[in-house]
Amino acid sequence: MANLVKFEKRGSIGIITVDNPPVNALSVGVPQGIIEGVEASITDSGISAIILNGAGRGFIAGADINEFLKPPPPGSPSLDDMIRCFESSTKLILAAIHGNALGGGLETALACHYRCGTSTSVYGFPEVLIGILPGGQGTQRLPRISGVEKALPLMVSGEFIPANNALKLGIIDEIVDDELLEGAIVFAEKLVSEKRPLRKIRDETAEAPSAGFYENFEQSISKRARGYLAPYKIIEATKAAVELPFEEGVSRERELFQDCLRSDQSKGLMKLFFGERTCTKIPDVPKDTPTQKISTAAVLGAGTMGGGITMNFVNVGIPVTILEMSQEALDRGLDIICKNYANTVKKGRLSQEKMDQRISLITPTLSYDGIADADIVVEAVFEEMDIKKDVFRKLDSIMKPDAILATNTSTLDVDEIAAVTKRPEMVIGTHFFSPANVMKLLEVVRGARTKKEVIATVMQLGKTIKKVPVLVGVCDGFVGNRMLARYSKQAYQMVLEGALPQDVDKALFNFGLAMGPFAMGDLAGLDVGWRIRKRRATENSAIQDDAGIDDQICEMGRFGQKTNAGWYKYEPGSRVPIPDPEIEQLIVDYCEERQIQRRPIASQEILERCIYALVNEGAKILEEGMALRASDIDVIYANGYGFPRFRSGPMLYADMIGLDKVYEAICRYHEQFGDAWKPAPLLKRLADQGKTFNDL
Ligand code: T1G
Ligand code: NAD
Repeated sequence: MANLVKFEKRGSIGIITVDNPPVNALSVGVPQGIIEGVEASITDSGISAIILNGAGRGFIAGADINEFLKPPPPGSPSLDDMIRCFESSTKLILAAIHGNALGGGLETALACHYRCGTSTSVYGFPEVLIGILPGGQGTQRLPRISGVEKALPLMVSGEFIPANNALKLGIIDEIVDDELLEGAIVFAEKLVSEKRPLRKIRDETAEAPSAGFYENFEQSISKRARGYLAPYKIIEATKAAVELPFEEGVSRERELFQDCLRSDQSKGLMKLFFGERTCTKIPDVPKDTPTQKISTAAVLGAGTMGGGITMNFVNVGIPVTILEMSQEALDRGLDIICKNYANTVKKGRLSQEKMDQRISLITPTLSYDGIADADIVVEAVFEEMDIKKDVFRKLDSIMKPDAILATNTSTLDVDEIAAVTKRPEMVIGTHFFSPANVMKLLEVVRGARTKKEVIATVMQLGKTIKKVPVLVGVCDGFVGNRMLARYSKQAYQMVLEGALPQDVDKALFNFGLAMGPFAMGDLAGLDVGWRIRKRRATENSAIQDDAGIDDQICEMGRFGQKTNAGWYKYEPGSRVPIPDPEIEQLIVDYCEERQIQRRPIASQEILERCIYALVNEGAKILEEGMALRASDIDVIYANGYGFPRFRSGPMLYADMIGLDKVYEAICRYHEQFGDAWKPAPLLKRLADQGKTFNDL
């Protein structure tokens, strides 16, 4: 019996325990071990029932995702073999669940005759999040016990549900408290003594949903499932559960599962799954690096970013003191925070009581004395170096010695800011993304002097406040914005050459991005980029960037959504970009004044020039060590820039296209458009060697 599964006998109960840390995935050897446990129990006349449970932090978190990317040698029993073994068992099998019962883990439980769980146990089918569907008969069993109208949303959202919901949905039969195993043994003995049947969910019927349910459901997911394959395959599998006998439904599920597994989407999403776990691993900051406890925080500036940053802390119970330079600015910032929470309460996604509790954790102040004892201070004031330096000198003089001094700058040199303090080792960049209370990404900017304990603390804090923290180096724009500058430059260039903002945005929207560069500029605020361009122009008169159209739009007071006009115009209170003939005329006039010949630009060219600009700059960033891994760059783009998760990110996308083809195209653009397209040496090297970024 494989050592991933333990077997013991307690009285008349056979106990099978999966012990495959960290999450008891159904790795090779686990199904075999479980089957051996069932067979041992069946042949032991002293055993009347079997309990299946998991050791450590939970029940079973599903199939081993690694095995989809690197399939193990064939021959070892699979999940299906295990389910068949359960269904031919002559003895009652009870799944006893604590922690996570996810994906193949929940399917394993649904193949048992009965299920019980602790009150803190969690259930779900997250397969859709990695581009596949519940391929262990989950799409055929869940509709039979919970009904299609409950089962489908659960499988398409991939959300996790708590025990009391699972009980209501019939997923579990009993909630046992305190000692799971003791409670399960009592329950199993009760089931045996009451001669309860060896109930098989396959024998239940999946009732057809109400008329129009599927159409309404597809409508309801159309926005968030745009471009994704798996959600629609799950709908088809669920229909099979209603329309076909069980075994035929299972075969249909298997076909649909293979369609998903063969797709590039599942590879992209699985790589991203692991990328989001690897990105917190920093080679020279080992797991056991001491970290500081962050019990209190302070935020400087209650503007677009300061407010959202504050919400991240109070959302997880960390009190925040928010400091502004005027009462009016403070009130404005607090008002936006309250409005955001009230919105969430109105949508039923937050209770009024929780909102009040979070607001009560915010202390507004106009005085630095109010923040001196905070464990960490995050500065989010204007993007001006002089202002930042003033603020950091002030912080250095008043903050307690072990306080972490963080800056939310989006482009400025963190080392230059740190250098004005006597504690540069305590200074770090925490680059949040707008809207900061929503976007998952946090670029953690490692300064030349930032000490490892501070890095480890902030990476951990990033996870605590429910962000995806990625470590980056100090360079202009760090990783995300640095690549974005190349991407935006190409987008802007093509508007000069003949495209309109809506053409460029449409091509990238169809590619799967949440929004194109011009709509994104309007969301983030065109004034941020304007301030940066003006700073660059003053710092380096040699820079003659032809950003004229951007500046003209800003000089018209059009800063984007915040002024209901930017590249697009917006109805008051609406975020829907409307093409503006005034801007189109401005672009045409601007080109005429400069004898710029405009030409039609195909969407394929728009796509290549924008995405390959990201890839080429990403390769330079890897070469300079400003990012640790190609997957880190993909995690940054998927969590901070609306890059479609089913494409993982720009670096894996390039790998899937083939770096030789990407390199060849970039060489073509280099010839056509000059040095902006100088191929990154790393890209050339990998293309020549037939390697990928992810081989690095
Ligand atoms: N396979 C392989 N490794 C896994 C894994 C899995 N299913 N789940 C987690 N890990 C690793 C992860 O990479 C990390 O490794 C460590 O465990 C801790 O994870 C037939 C086909 C369970 C809620 O999609 O959602 O079943 O970085 O950091 O935040 O229908 O992990 O330490 O080396 O995320 O506490 C369906 C995916 C599979 C569940 C725990 N199951 N996992 O979260 O820890 S497909 C899933 C999660 C399937 C069947 C189909 C979360 C978690 P390392 P972590 P966490
Ligand atoms: P903002 O103009 O909306 O807010 C800045 C706030 O700082 C204002 O309320 C202002 O009153 C306050 N302030 C200015 N000087 C101050 C001082 N000395 N002490 C206290 N408060 C002061 O700007 P924002 O968009 O929130 O940007 C803030 C920082 O975050 C900038 O460094 C910016 O580059 C960075 N950032 C912005 C975005 C974005 O998309 N807006 C994204 C990431 C990072």
